[in-house]
Order: sequence, then C-alpha cells, then structure tokens
Amino acid sequence: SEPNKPLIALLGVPIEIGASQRGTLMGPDALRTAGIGRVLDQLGFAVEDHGDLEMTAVAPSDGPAPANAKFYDDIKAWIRALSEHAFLLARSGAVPIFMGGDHSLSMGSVNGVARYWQELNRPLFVLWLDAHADYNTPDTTETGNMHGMSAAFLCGEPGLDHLLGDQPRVSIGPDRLDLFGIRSIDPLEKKLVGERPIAVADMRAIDEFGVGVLIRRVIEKVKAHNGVLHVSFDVDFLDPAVAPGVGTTVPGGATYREAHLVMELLHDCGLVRSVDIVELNPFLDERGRTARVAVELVGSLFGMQITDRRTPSNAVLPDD
Ligand code: 6HN
Ligand code: MN
Ligand code: MN
Ligand code: MN
Repeated sequence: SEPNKPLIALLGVPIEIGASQRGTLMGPDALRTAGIGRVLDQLGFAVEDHGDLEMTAVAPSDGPAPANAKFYDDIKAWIRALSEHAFLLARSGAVPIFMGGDHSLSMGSVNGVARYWQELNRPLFVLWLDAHADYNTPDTTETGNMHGMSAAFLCGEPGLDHLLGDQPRVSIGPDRLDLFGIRSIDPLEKKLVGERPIAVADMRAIDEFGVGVLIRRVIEKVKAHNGVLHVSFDVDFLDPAVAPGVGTTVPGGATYREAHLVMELLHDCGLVRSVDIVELNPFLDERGRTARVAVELVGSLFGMQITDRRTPSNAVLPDD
C-alpha cells in the first residue's frame, strides 16, 4: 500500500444460514459491483480487498449443539475463522469493513476486533444500526435464527457458550452497546433488553429528537470513555422504500437522508475503527438499488461531504 494513505481492509463474509431467507451470500459481490472499493479509493484510502472468507475447516466437535440455534455447527466454524481474521486485520492497522452475509457474522467480527482493542486498553463500543435488537438467546428466540442473537452473544448472554471454542471471548458489555433504529423486537427479547443497561434509540426516539441529537449522544459517550467505535450496519435499518434488498424489511425505517446524516456525523467524530455491512440480499434487490445505497452510505461514513464546510455541533441533548 502507498505511504501516508490510511488503510481500509475489505473482507467478504458470505454467510446466509443465520437468516431464514437465502441470498445474503451474494452480498459481498454486490457491494463490490456497486463500487465499494472505488468509492473508498476516491476518498483517498488505500483499499485492500482480502476476498471472501472461506469456511473450510469444520470445527472439532465440542459437545452437542444448543437447542433453538439453527445451523449452529456451521455458523460456529464461520465465527471462529472470522474472529481470528478480524483480530489480525485490526492488528494490521487497517480499518476493516466486513461485508456480509447475514448478521450472525458480527459475533465473529466484533469479537475479533474487541480482542485487539482490549489488548490496547481502549474500550470498544458498538453502534447497532438495525430495525431489530438482535438480542435473542436460544432461550428467547421464536425462530432459532442466529442472526437474531448476535448482539446478545456479544454482550455475554448465556446459551452459545462454546461458540468460540478455544478463542478468547471478549464481551463488550451491554453498557457499551447502542441499539439504533429499532422498531421490531420479540416479547422475551424486549424483556431481556429492558433488564440490561443497553442504550436504545428506537424509531420513536428518532422521530422525536432526530438522528443528529441521538448520534451525538452516542459519540459523546464513546469520547468520555476514551473508546473506539464499531459500526454494525444492518441494511434493514433503512426504510424498505430505500432498501428493498433485505429479507427482514420492517416499515418505518430511517430515510435516505437520516442514514446519511448518521454516517456523516460518525465520520466527523473520527472514532470509527471497524464496520459490518450485513443482511444485504441481492436476490431480493431491485436493480441493485440497495447495494448502491449501502455503498453511498459507506462513502459518507468515510468522508464524502456535500460541501467541505463543517456544521457547528451545538445541539442540545435530551436527558437520559
Ligand atoms: N436481523 N427477532 C427476529 C428473530 O428471528 O430473532 C428477527 C431477527 C432479525 C435479525 O435482522 O439481523
Ligand atoms: Mn465471491
Ligand atoms: Mn440485524
Ligand atoms: Mn435487522
């Protein structure tokens, strides 16, 4: 890579069995076709595409799979490979972008980068841009789909305890998770989230206060703890009118401009060190629209601006 250019590492994670609908395995190639590498290159980054993660080695049998976790054994092999890869990519100094694939991949991507930041004593915070909370455990899930369990797993909730095998499990702690944009949550999942110190900006809060105020509040928290931020972007965060190419659309999502403002503010804060883009399902997309929107949002997250003038950050924040 060229000197002086900040490095971005792209890694495809074509996993689809964490979701009920097939097709997210095509996500990484759709993002490439929509120009993710070109956009980042034009913004001045050195972009390394590491290709797609291959799930070859079958993890050794280490006890029975938990009930209510579909395709547990295969997902376990993906997550172990990805966690190790994510750790190494973070350690290389690059900003890794994990291109999914369904949202179960975050169990590996976040665990791996969290392990790196833990070694540096920088707390990792996770911003979960999603229509869903993804805070089910095998005990609370109604579907058994593991993409609905990734945030809970990362916060150390029980039920998938041997998923990582011998690899270190780095719980981020529920006080370092921000659920942002949610508007669909299962009854037992809602109860569990309510019992944890998780920050939630649901769509009602976004309607009432706006994404600018609410994202600034996330950023201030990360800054106050000298932390860094991982952005886990489930494309169903967006309204289905903007992003139809996803298997779990929920009405009433973020608009095109709300999503861009989120990304623009995140760029300006300078704290984002790793990103997931998940749940893009090209089989359900309409002429590549969703892939294109996702790439445009990545552009804003990495510095694309309408003008080069900075907006003053003098918003008044609501109390907790
Ligand atoms: N996602 N709460 C539902 C479930 O099956 O547990 C939906 C999960 C959606 C997961 O969008 O990443
Ligand atoms: Mn491929
Ligand atoms: Mn999700
Ligand atoms: Mn979702």
